[in-house]
Amino acid sequence: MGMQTQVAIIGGGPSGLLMSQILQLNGIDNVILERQTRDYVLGRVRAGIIEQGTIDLLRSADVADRMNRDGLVHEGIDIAFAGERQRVDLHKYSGGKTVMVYGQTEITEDLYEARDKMVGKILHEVSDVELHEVTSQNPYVTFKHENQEKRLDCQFIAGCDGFHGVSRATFPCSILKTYERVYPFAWLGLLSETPPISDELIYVNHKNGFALCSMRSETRSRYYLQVPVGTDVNDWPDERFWEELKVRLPDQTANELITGPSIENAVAPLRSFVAEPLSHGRLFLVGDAGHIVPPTGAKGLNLAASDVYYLSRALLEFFQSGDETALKGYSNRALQRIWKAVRFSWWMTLMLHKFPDDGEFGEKIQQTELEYLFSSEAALSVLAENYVGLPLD
Ligand code: FAS
Ligand code: PHB
Repeated sequence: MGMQTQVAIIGGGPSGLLMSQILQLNGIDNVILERQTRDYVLGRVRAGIIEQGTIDLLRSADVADRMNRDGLVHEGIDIAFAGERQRVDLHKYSGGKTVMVYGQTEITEDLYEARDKMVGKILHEVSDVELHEVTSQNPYVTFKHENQEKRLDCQFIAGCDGFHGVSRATFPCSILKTYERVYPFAWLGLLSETPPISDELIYVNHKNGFALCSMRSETRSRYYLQVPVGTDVNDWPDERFWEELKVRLPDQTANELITGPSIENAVAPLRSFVAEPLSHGRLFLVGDAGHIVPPTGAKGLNLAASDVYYLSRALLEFFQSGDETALKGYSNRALQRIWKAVRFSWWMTLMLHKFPDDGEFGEKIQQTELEYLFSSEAALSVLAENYVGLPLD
C-alpha cells in the first residue's frame, strides 16, 4: 500500500515531533513513523533544562503556551564540593542570559497536543522500518503497520530515531565515522512529588560520587546519583537513595531535604558519542540519532532542538526556492555546535564525577578545577556561556 509525503520522519520523540510541527506549519507535508505507542513516548522522563534557543524554537513552532505559563526561569546554578556550596551566577557571567526548567515530558505532551490540533500524521507501533534509495532523488521507507507491509515515498528522510534507531545504521560503514567515550559510571534518577531542596539546581562533587538536585516544578523534584555501570534500580529503594543523597550533600543542605515516595526511578548509562557526517544523500540525522552527551551539561534535548532548527530551515529553503545549499551544509553546520556541546558536557562530567581509576592526582586536578572556577571571572564566564547555550547562528 503506497503512501506519499515530502518528508518522512523516523521517530516521534522530541526531535521528530518538533520537526513535524515546524514543517507542517510551513506547508511541508510529512509523516512520522514511531516504533512505540504514544503512551510509551509520553512516559519517558528525561531532560529538564532548556536553553533560550530551544525556548525560541518552541515559541516559533506555536507549542509554548504551557511552557510560558509553567516554565521556571533560572539565573544561576549551585556547585557543591568539599562540603561547601557556591553559586554560579549564569545571568551575570553569560551577559544576561538564563535557562528554563521545563521537563522533556511536558514538551513532548505539548508537541503531541499541537500535532493533534493540526491533524499531523503519526503512525505508532510501526516495525521493520527500512530506508531505501536514500542517495536518489526519490528515497522511500518500507515498514510494517497494523500487520500490513507498507511503503512511504518521499523526497527527504529525517532520521529522528535516537541512539538505537535505524537511520544511522543505514549509513554505509565506508562513509560513517563515529567518536565515542563511554564513562565508567551511570546516573540513578528519582522523581518525587516533593518540594525541591533549593530554588535552583545543585551539582555535587563528592568522594562517594556525583549528585544532582533538580526539579520539574515547585512541587516536583528530580534527583540523580552517580552509581556503578550496570546498577539495578531495584537495589535502590527510596530510603537508600535519600540516605546516600544526604551523605553527598553539604550538611546544611542535607538538613533541608524533604523526602517522599518516588514516582519514577531509572538508571541511565553515560556516553559521549558523535557520528560524522550527519547526512547521506537525502537522509539526515537529527538529535540522539547523531550524537549523545552525558546529561551533566543539560545539553541532550537542546542539541536535538538545534539540529531541528538547522534542518527545518534548510528544508524550507529547498521547498520554497529549490536551493539545496543549506541542505548540503547541514551536517557541517550542526556538527560545529554539537562538538562544542559535547566538549562542555565532557568537561562538566570530568569535573564533577568520581573517576575511580584517576587516583589521587585525578582528585587533586578536580579539586583545583573547582577552586580555579570560583576564583576566576573568566572561568565562570566560560561555564556560564556554555551552560546557557552557545548561539545558534
Ligand atoms: P529520542 O530517543 O528521545 O526519540 C527517538 C524516537 O525514535 C523514540 O521515540 C523511539 O521509540 C523512536 N525509534 C527508535 N528506533 C526507531 C525505529 N527503528 N523506527 C521508528 N521509531 C524508532 N538529556 C538531558 O538534557 N537531560 C537528561 O537528564 C537526560 N536524561 C536522559 C535519560 C535517558 C534514559 C535517555 C535515554 C536520554 C536522556 N537525555 C537527557 C537525553 C534525551 O533528552 C535526548 O537528548 C532526547 O530524548 C533526544 O530526543 P530525540 O532525538 O527525539 O531522541
Ligand atoms: C534534569 O532536571 O533532569 C536535569 C537537569 C540538569 C542536568 C541533567 C538533568 O544537567
